Amino acid sequence: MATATIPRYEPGKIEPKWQSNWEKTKAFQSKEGKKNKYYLLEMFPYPSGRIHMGHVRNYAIGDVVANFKKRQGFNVLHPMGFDAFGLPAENAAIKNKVHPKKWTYDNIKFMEKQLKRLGFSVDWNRKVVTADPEYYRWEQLLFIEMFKKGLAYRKRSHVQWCPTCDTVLANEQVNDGKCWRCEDKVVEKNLDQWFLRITQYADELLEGLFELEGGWPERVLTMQRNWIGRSEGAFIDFELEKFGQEKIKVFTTRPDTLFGVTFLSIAAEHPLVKKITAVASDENRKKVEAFVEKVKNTNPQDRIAENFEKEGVNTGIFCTHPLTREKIPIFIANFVLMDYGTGAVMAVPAHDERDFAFAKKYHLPIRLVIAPPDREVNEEELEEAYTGSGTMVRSGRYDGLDNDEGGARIVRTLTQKKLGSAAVTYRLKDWGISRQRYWGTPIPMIHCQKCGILPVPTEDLPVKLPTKAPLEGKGASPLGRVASFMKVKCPECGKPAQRDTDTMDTFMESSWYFLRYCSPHYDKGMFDPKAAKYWAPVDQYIGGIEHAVMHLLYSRFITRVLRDLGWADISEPFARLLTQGMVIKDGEKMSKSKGNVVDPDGLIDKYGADTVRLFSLFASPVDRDLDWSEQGVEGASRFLDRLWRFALNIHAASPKARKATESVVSQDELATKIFRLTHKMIRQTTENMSRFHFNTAISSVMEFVNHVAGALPSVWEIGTNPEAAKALTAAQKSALRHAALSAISVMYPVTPHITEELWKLLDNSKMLVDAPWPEFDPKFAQEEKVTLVVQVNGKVRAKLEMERSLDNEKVIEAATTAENVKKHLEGKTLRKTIVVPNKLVNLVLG
Ligand code: ANZ
Ligand code: ZN
Repeated sequence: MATATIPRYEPGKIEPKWQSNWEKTKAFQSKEGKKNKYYLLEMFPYPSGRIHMGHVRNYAIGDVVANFKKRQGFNVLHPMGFDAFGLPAENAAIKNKVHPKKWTYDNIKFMEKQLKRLGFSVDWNRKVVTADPEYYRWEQLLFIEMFKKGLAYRKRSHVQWCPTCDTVLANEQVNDGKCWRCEDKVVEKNLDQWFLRITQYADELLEGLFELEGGWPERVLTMQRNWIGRSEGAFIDFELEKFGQEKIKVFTTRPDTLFGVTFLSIAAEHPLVKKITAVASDENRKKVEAFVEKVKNTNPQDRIAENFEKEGVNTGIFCTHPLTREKIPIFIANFVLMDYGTGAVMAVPAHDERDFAFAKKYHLPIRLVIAPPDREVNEEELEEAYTGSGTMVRSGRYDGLDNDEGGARIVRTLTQKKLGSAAVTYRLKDWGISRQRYWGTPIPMIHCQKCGILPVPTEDLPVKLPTKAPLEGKGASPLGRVASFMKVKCPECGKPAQRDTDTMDTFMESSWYFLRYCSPHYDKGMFDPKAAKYWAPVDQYIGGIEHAVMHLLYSRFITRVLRDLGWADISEPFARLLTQGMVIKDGEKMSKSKGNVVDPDGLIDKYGADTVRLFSLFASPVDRDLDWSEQGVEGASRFLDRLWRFALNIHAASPKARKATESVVSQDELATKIFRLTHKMIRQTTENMSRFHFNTAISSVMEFVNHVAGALPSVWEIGTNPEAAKALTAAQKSALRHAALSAISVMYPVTPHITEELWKLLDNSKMLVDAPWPEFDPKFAQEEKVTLVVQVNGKVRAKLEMERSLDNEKVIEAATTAENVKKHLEGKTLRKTIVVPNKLVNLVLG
């Protein structure tokens, strides 16, 4: 039934049709079942307003994986939702006078529509919006349970405060002393805050990283390791003469250098400082106070930066060395932080770079106590600290010992004398979660003057966010000014009490949403344990590297808390992690602030969703940055057009062709060739998709089309030119049909709409989404081999099995290095090489 024309490829018509077909047939709805489960998740979007190319790329990558796994027979869970609380909604409210709720939910509606236009295989029935009370009520319950277990506690503390965002930030949210969101400088404040005891899990979070090795990018594992920052060492006490305390405790990782201590450095915030200034002379006190003031105004992140100018002031006070009984002066130093170790450091200038710089600046003694194994070092000529290992010297009875061994012995001695102990410290701090903002989950606690701080009774959950609150971006905690919200009866004594004024860090919501997806409508708890047992953990998680520490660490922590509460039975939430590259344009990250944003909607209008998806997957490997280019998009569009014509020409010429099998195609050389090319292409795409090499998978389909068209140039007209169609043998028709069906089938994960349409046009009754992944026969999928005869001066010296159609260069290389050929070439010069492709190489010697 050779038709006279091939219909045009019109994505604008095809795409909405298939989207609604998938919806009607519930193609992407997943249920717990017996089959192999596969939980694929991309980090959910923040409803900022519109989908951008970064989202498109992220979800296109995830969608290929989901589609591929589904077609391979896995029971795939691929949900989507919105990380709906957060500051931008509140800022938009202040700026545009729209309520944060309206702003957020309008954005969600819009973005959901945009995402649906891209045809992602999402089970939208499982949509989770974290600002829904049905969602955050479980978070409030979790908080209460954590409070009861001592995992949530209140503490007055120095916090990092962003004056622009008008709120407290977690340590993780401060980079180089700047707010992660607005990049303004943060300041310190003293506030009562709620903290989650993540430090209790520090060791386990560190250990767990081993389990993730291989599944997570090494870079992310390293960042988490550094963030947790476990250090082994010792606490050592130095005696003090007076000042209401008897000793000052330091933390060191190098107890082996104890004999090299020439002074002590303490933090400006150290409690001893106040005691010193209380008894110091006027002049000394002024000096110390001025210095302390200056340090406190310096950003903590700056203080530990390597190139930061080390400064200090002598307190005039001495302590006593625990082993030598020497008098040791005490300095206040700007690079010592109060919240690490003990806030006091034993300074060993010979072996620590910072102490060395400090000693040079203030002319303090430098004492070498570890001798490098390979060279002589003279203390007076030391130009930098020696931080390596070596033999202990000038260390009393420890002299001559290897420094590791000596350090261990020193700790033992100190422990016996009760002057110190072995110790482990962490950089990781407890997670401060109080935010003085409106658009978040209210902290479900009640403050009663008489009874103290009590949790809201669980039957009263959720504590709903009031609709009306004063939002002018000034002053803390808008909720505190909503009288109707604040007033509550004390659950203990029944007297008037007050609610907590703060909301939770929005990273709380994203720390468990992946479990909520397992049973998003469950109303007896955070999630149905049975559903979670079936689906969790996430088999493959996909998102940006910017979440390497915060979100991924918090999720690992909360998952363990849920486990310990008996709610979940996993420890690691994400078995594998892929961090995709950014989308860049003209060498810069595509972002609103750079003004170089390309709107996916416009692209979909112009080219169709399949083209946008194809481009974002083809243009670069998933973990690299993707350079946006209009030509690239056009190229993707052209390929789809080509695939369309390829398939429909073949279909028109071979509507009733027999199934291609070995015996059918073996009747014909061209048919066999196409059959081989097809199996090879299926093998390549299968392998590359399994490895997430989507760009390579796509290019093997592109090459495949070219190769088939190269072998049979008339393929572009067999649908419209009856003469050309007639010239085909039955075997060729079978092979061509198999070729077209296979190309369509393997392209489905990338471009689902066009392939569903073609699949249908090629007379398939079932939808492609439900068809199994095509198989390849290894026998035909191999590279085609040829036997190459190697002659030296016309005499046959070897026969080589080689891939067909290799470049001459590779052929000559193989010929000249072949066993039996090498010896004939020895000592001779190769004058000339003659290559007859796929048949013969003649090496002519001089
Ligand atoms: C003596 C010493 C000798 C040190 C030596 C190092 C080398 P990590 O490895 O990062 O844990 N330190 C301890 N508390 C500090 C604080 N609050 N602020 C700034 N520095 C502090 O670093 C531990 C080392 O950092 C400790 O070991 C201490 O200096 C310093 F050759 O003690 B060390
Ligand atoms: Zn009370």
